[in-house]
Amino acid sequence: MFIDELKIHAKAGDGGDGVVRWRHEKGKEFAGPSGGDGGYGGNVIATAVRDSQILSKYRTKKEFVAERGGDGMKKSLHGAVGTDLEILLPIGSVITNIRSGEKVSLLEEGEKLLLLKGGAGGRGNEHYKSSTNRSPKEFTNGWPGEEADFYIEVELVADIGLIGLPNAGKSSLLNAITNANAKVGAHPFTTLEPNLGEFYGYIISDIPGLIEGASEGKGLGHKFLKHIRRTKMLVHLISLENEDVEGAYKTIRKELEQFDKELLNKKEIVVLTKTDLIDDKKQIDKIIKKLEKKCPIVIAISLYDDNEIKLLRDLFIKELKK
Ligand SMILES: Nc1nc2c(ncn2[C@@H]2O[C@H](COP(=O)(O)OP(=O)(O)OP(=O)(O)O)[C@@H](O)[C@H]2O)c(=O)[nH]1
Ligand SMILES: [Mg+2]
Repeated sequence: MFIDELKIHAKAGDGGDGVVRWRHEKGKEFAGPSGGDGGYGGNVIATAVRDSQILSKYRTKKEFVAERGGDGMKKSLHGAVGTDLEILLPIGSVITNIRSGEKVSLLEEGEKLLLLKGGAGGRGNEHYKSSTNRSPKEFTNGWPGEEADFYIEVELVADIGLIGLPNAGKSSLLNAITNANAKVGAHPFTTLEPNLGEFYGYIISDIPGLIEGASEGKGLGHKFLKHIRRTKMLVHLISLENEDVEGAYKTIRKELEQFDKELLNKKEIVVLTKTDLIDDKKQIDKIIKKLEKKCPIVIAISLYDDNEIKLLRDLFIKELKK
């Protein structure tokens, strides 16, 4: 199950305690203080990974606690530093500290953010040695690690967003162009959650099909459109099986507008799919001409024509580089 919102509780490790220890020398039992300081507690760190599904793994685990620092030791040895706790989050996560309202984002693979700092270690008795106090018994406990509730929301990061009515061939195209292995089906709403695919370092996101009224909750609704907000370009697929291709185009554009007007300003390529089902090729040319008045780049393809798929991929790369 795909999850793009989650609340978690996290706590950095407490610092280890300082300790009271004594040096032992021949014939002298308490030859001076030697209690070491406690170690720092581990930090809590968020790390961006290329795994859009990872939040679903945390559905049952909403508590994240980093390791406590080790207590100080004899012979003035410091306690071990607690291991940092890394929370792996999808690229595109926005992390909000619920109490402070502070927001941070993870936008690139491998990016790391310090969310919570581990507590400092306490001081051992060696620390309190002075000319007037040669046998200090003082020590301090470690400081607590920081702690907070976070709200995590993911807006996927991709170069291209595939949009269109159900059955347009979005997932099929994703599989043909990228390394993805998305489910494809001859019925509407095969895709229930976003899929990502990669080609030549570019990322394409394929989202569930939209229908008229998606903004009012029809079909699968329109909340998935947030996952194309961060794309550079939209590829709008329309199956030539549609009686009214222009109408299909307008329906989707209207749904984009209802969700967020900004989406209309993104570069758009219209891809008419399933040309193999149309015998009258002049009919396709007519449709292209009409659509070119609304969108400058309109192209017609069949999934079964490898050369067309290759040309389309090259076109995507060219347009992304512009
Ligand atoms: N004949 C033909 N069929 C195609 C072509 N492209 C896709 N299909 C078929 O169209 C159907 C729908 O394809 P999908 O890729 O699942 O469509 P989708 O747009 O992802 O659909 P949803 O996930 O429901 O929104 C499948 O049966 C595909 O095999 C094409 O170029 N020609
Ligand atoms: Mg699909």
